[in-house]
Amino acid sequence: MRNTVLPAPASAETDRVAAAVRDGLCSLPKRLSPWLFYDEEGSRLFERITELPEYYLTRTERGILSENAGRIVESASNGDRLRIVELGAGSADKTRLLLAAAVRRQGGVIYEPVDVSPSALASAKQRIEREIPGVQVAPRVEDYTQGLVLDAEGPGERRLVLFIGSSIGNFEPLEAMGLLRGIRAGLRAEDALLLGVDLVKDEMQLLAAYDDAAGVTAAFNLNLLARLNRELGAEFDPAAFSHKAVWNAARSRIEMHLVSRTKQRVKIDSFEFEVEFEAGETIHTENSYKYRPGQAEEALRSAGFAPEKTWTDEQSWFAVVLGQAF
Ligand code: AVJ
Repeated sequence: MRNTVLPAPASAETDRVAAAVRDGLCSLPKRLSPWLFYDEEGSRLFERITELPEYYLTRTERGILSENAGRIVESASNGDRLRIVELGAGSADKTRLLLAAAVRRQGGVIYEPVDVSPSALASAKQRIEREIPGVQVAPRVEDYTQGLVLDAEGPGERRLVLFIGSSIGNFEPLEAMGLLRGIRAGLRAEDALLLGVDLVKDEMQLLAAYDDAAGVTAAFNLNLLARLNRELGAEFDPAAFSHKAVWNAARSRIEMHLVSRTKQRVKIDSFEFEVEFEAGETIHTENSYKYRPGQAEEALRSAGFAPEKTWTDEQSWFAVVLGQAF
């Protein structure tokens, strides 16, 4: 019998990453999904992005929520007791404003973050219960892109689902519609959805937000390759790729790409082949859709949510829309 070398036992997470990477790098044009950005280092870099002067999204949405948290909670609850669900475990910095408003209004609140990562949920639970008295965290390990499954509500209770942070911007319009419909299917009539979308604006401002002067977004994009080196034993030289952000006006989205600086072949340990790149060939790593005024309301309506109210900032850079399930 021949000696066989068994690969190191792979975790379910590593399998998920490997499958997505094999699929994306065998496609033409090559692509990698944006959820792959968020390993530990990527999450750290994203937090730094949210603090950049050029990255107006987070601070603009936070301003809208901080100004209107009381009104949002009041409109959503309509006299009932709210439970707050969040899609993604979130950095909770913006969520905290809404949780605090709910606690002020009703004395306490159940917060149900939904995420695929048990570790992200565990740390969110710890942090939030410690920092905001009155919040009881009930995490759900679930992939919300496959629909939403929640426990039945009690009498006099209704849910407010948060899908903020322009997270929906990563999804193609058709996918986004499917996602909203899947959320609606997990809710009852009169439950509410709060959707945060980034709005179309000056191209220069959009490009700067995704290609900042300090190079943090470039590092965030290139970290994807470093992650594949760490987790899949790939042999990418990150210096052999460059970060590129482009505004695709026809499709109303910012695209991020990694551009191969040279013709090269890259070995990936856990695959049985090498990946070839032409000089200038790109890997498409993210779409970040920007909405026109009224577009989010339209999407909500066709997914079964009546748009109740839209809050925006003075410059109309970002919109937060509340829809009620009908
Ligand atoms: C987390 C998807 C909202 O699209 O602006 C930030 C991710 N990518 N800089 C966005 C991101 C590059 C971000 N979202």
